[in-house]
Amino acid sequence: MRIIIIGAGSLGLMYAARLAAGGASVAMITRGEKQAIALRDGICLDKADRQSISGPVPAASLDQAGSLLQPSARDWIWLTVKQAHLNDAFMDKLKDSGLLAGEASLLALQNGIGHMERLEAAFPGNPLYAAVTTEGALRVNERHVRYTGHGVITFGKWPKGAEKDRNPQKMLLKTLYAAGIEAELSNDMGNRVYEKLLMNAVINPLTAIYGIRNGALAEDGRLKEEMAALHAETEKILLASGMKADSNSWQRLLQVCKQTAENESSMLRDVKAGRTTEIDWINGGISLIARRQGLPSPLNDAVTTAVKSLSMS
Ligand code: KPL
Repeated sequence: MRIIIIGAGSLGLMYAARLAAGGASVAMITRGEKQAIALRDGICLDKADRQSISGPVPAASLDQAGSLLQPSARDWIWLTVKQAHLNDAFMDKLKDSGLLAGEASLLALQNGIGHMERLEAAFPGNPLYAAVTTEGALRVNERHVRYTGHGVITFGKWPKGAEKDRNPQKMLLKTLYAAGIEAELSNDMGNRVYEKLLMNAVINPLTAIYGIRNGALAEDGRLKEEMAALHAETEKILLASGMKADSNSWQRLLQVCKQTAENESSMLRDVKAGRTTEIDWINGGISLIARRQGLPSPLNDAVTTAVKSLSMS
């Protein structure tokens, strides 16, 4: 079983480095040939006070990947690119690459909503899995990544109930454990995606707007009030849309801020780097759900507008 990771950004590099160090067979698909060549010297991982370098990681750009790697039904393809990259052009390139022709399992690790339905429609022949993670990582350069926050990756079949064989999931779980990666299986990923969405809808826009790390959000009284208001509005909308009630959700949100205290959220990093953020798929997605439910979403609308104006400035 191989794990082929498409997207050599922070999360992709962090998981590839840890999996490779744990003895898993890993390959990476990069945007360009230059990074693919660099990765063949291994990935440098900073974890706590230690730095380690994995063995060479086979890597190729998407254009070359299918013929080089030829994944089979036993392999996993992890999609760690951001939502903004999952546009029609990327989907066409992925189809043309042949990477998914051998019916490999496809695991999607995007923040926000909307991507699973698009992947399901584009790749009906591949077992599809949704995943959410609360781990933090920061890309230092094209082959160097810092592990910035311990968390857990949760994954499961999409859509719910579509699984015929749980063995591939169990195999993947075993491989993750062997690499010291905290992981869990879920048979209710729809709800997990909503729970993660609720977290991202509060932490990501506020850290991006105020330019602060995750930990700083929960330390300031006024910011905590803003967090609480955005959390309450978002939770109400998602509950109306079918998310299961969870009386601990506010506490869990504070816990993620604490666990990833030193982390800059992915949205803050996107804003700083002048990249398209995931705001349309996070708070924009929530505003869309609210409209369908006939609910107001003034705070989600406001942070969407604010983050968009930041990314344009
Ligand atoms: O998912 C994240 C993100 O930054 O996108 C969190 C969990 C908030 C960690 O930073």
